[in-house]
Amino acid sequence: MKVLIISANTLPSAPSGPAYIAGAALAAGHSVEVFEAIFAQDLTSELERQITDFDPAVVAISIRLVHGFVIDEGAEFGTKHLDLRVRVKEIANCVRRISDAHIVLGGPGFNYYGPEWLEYLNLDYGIRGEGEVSFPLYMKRLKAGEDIHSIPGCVYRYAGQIEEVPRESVENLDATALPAYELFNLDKYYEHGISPAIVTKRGCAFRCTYCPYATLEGNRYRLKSPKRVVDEIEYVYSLERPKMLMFCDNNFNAPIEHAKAICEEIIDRKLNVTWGTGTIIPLGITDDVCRLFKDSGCGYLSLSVESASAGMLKQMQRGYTVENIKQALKSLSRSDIPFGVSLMFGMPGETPETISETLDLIDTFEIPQGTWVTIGICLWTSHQKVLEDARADGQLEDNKELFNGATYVSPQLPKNYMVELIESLRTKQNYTVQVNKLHAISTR
Ligand code: B12
Repeated sequence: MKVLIISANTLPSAPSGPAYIAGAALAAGHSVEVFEAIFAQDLTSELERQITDFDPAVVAISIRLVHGFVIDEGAEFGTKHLDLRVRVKEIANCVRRISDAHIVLGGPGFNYYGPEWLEYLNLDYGIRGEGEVSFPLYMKRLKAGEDIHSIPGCVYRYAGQIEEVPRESVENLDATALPAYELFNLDKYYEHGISPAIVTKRGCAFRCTYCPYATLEGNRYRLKSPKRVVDEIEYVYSLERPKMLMFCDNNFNAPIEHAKAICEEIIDRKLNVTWGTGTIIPLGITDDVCRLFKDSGCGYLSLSVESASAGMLKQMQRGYTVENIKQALKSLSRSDIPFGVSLMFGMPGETPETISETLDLIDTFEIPQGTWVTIGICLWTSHQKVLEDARADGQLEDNKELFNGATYVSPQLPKNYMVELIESLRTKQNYTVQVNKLHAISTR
């Protein structure tokens, strides 16, 4: 069957989800093209042209984000909020207008809000969860004229109601297809500073109160073997030698033995690759681990510190201590690895004092790639424990608000203090501030 996979994301990040499902469709013998909305100058006419030329039987729309934020000096507090649903609607309307193809939705931005998306786009079908197995299964059944309404994870409209079939996780990730990055315009991504990304596992053993990953992917790790991960790296490097390849795991270094085994496999194969990751948790980051990272080609890391207040770490159930953070920062500082730090302010219990504790610690280190501070907690899904606090504090009335981009800020942070904090952080060298809770602290 001919399938067009639309990567609907328009913010700078690798099309990892579309690449994996494209690989799965190719391996199942389908003919696949991709459309990258991120590069479209005139979305509708470019998409129309591709659909007319290719004439797909299936159009798969991969939704990465529902809402996004970009740093924009001209916007209040330097952050512009983007409702990314509008672009997806444009895409869906365009496909429907000119094609009879069956439309299937999916992706990390779809997973939480299947029914909401079907309503919003007035469409009938999507698949939540990991697509490596479910997507080719859907294609197979569609082609054979069989039932597609029992596919694991599917959401569909039936007799005016929206029904949901439970998701199923992919157990053997080694048996899945390689990400088909050959179908994507990698050169253009590089021009935009975006490197291709691969996942080394699924699942998350942590239970951070603001994060839904563990509930969605499970607390148990499903690991790709180091051999398979490095096969993927070799494959992507064989296509178009990237400047860097990213690991887009929830936390690359957990479990640490897995991360180490991947690095050792890269070294054993004597590969000349550069890898990076935006998600390193401050656990087990010793001098030895940094050396192993560096020797295997690590060219960038972002350490997810979030808070360096002992009380806040406990409250957020981060699973590490202030001592762990110091250890990680010391070892990273001694290594040659260009690293950044991410902080997150505004969780329940956050006060001006806990924020000072965090900044005081971070400011004793030189952070070569800078510190990224997110202010305000995004409420995405009912899978986040922080929703209970948001409700108790009167910041969330109905879960329906989640699809509209709800956010939370600790009520113990006075508005005047917040405005001053944001302004002072914005003038600080090496700091970037993303302000999520715009409506609660807006001065306009
Ligand atoms: C890595 C990551 C990042 C990295 C990206 C780095 C990179 N090089 O890719 C960084 C740190 C930059 C990042 C930033 C942001 N991220 Co982010 N990120 C993730 C993360 C952890 C993994 C995404 C990923 O690549 N997974 C690996 C691929 C293979 O899986 P996948 O994309 O889910 O695709 C699978 C399935 O979804 C499915 N699938 C995909 N498409 C389709 C299509 C069809 C038709 C079907 C059937 C199936 C299907 O099959 C695929 C294979 O299994 C997810 C959380 C998560 N665990 O999913 C959040 C996530 C995608 N990010 C999120 C957000 C909000 C952001 C930010 C906006 C945060 C911010 N700054 O405010 C920014 C936006 C940045 C940007 N410019 O786009 C949210 C989106 C939620 C939402 N409702 O919109 C997520 C879900 C996290 C969360 N909060 O829950 N992110």
